[in-house]
Amino acid sequence: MAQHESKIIIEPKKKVKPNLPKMFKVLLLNDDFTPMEFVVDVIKKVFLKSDDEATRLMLKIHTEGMAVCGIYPYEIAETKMNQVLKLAKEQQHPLQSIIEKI
Ligand code: TYC
Repeated sequence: MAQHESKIIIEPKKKVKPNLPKMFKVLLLNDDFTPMEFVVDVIKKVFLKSDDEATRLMLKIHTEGMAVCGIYPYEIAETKMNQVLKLAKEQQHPLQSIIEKI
């Protein structure tokens, strides 16, 4: 290469991958004893759903065995699950909630 020439190096673009948090589903499970109205109230309170949406979710759980009530990063999902379990325990209902990684 002659002295007056300059070298240009073109590097391939590096992909920028955003570090998204791992997300978790919060599910409510059906049982034969927890009153429907109580489940609707819990879904409204914990998952901030409207009356109609909470009723739809409760009926889905009742007929299909379970339903996803919300999707959150781990710590929030865990808190919501514990809120459901606490409200159920206070009223001595067997309502169960679990979290699952997406
Ligand atoms: N299966 C209950 C009943 O017939 C109602 C119910 C719905 C219970 C949803 C739990 O997560 C649940 N009273």
